[in-house]
Amino acid sequence: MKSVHLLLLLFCQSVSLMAQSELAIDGRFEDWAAIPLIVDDSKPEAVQGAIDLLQLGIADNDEYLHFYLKVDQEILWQGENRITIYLDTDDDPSTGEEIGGIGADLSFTFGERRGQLLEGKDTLALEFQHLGLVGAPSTTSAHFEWAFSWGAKAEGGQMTLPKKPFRLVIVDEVGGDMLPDEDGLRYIPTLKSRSPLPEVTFERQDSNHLRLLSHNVNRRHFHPEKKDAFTRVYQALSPDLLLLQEAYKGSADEILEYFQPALPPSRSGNWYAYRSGAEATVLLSPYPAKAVVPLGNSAAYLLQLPGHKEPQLALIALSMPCCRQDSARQAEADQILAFIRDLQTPGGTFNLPKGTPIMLAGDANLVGLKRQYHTLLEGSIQDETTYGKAFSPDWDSTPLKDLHPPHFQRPHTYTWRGNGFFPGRLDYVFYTDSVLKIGHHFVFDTVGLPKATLEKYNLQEMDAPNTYKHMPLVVDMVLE
Ligand SMILES: [Ca+2]
Ligand SMILES: [Ca+2]
Repeated sequence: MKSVHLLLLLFCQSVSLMAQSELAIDGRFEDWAAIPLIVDDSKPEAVQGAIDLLQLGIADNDEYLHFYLKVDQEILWQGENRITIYLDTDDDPSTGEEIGGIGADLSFTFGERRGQLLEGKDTLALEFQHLGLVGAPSTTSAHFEWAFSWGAKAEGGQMTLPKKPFRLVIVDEVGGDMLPDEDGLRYIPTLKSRSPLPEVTFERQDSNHLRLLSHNVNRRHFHPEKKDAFTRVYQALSPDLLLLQEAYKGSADEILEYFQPALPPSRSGNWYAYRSGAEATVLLSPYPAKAVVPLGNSAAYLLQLPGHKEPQLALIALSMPCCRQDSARQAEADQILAFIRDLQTPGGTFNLPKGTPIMLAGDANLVGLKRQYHTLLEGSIQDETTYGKAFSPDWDSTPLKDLHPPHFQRPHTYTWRGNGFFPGRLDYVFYTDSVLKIGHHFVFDTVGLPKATLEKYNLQEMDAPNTYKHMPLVVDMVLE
């Protein structure tokens, strides 16, 4: 009944892909174009309401095991589904749980964010950390990519993913669809070496570049036991503009006084400190703000650079409603875009000289419907009655650009790492790329940096997580 097209699955359904995996878990899927699909069951089956599993891709290197999955509808990957991967990690159908022709020794249900490992007669509970799981996107989507880490370990130290051939099936436990639909799939890893890491340098490419550091500190900024970690991180990153979110404690001036010793000398000789928005965004800046505008939980700062009467940079601090508040988050995205339209249109409350760079940076909390992402990027306002017509928010009537700052030490772009949910890209930089060039940019994490790098920048390996679960985003602006 299914037309399963098994590419490369000649003899015993064994697969060993020649394609080397240099894949990034970033919610973009162009990188999978070079990887042959392992299962392509693209013909949708009309099972009312149930999820149809359509395509599966697998690739690996000596560090990660990568997966691509396409389904027939937009779903939330880490909630509200019961899609389960079953792995026969000892490649022995006679051991483990019998399902789809394999003997599964390990299973993980993505929508429940938990799984289990069978060890002899014992069943051990697994969370995402025990598989080294990183996935994207964190919004709803019809396709997902994720990586497991070889040699990841369960709570008690048992290896969950040994580096050797295995069998698998993926099942939607609700509707019953299965990929592949019979006899499982056997995968022989290539275990090829990853490309060498890029050189880790935090310095600006040019000393004139204006560096913004965005960091959701969620009330942790004044914790005495975190002061050293915050100080080392900000000293290593040397921001010109420090943009904090959820800095509820202390006035803007108190926060400036507290962090100034960790910051480089101000570019103007002066420091200005502002705070706005219901989630306490705080901006420490060498340049004064001509206007500070609360936008729900978020806020806008219109900065006046030396020698100019009008604002030369519009910085919008994102701190959008969290978690399951999809409608509040959408309303705030609409409100922010309506504000950008006002900036760009003569009349109204605020005006910017044509071509003034606009940047949105901060915690967008995009963990629900992907519409919010499209609103921020493309101006697709949902509530046009309240916030006006959809429009293209760059000055040349195109969408903004999503910067996608990368990590140095791993091919991932998540900006939040905590317990309970998978690591996710919650923090974003969107900007008017028709009028603004960007220099160096990255997600800052100390975990997994080479020892020499940590020493060079006077950092300790746990400094980033010891500040907070959100990682700093660093972006250098090339202003005229
Ligand atoms: Ca990707
Ligand atoms: Ca087995």
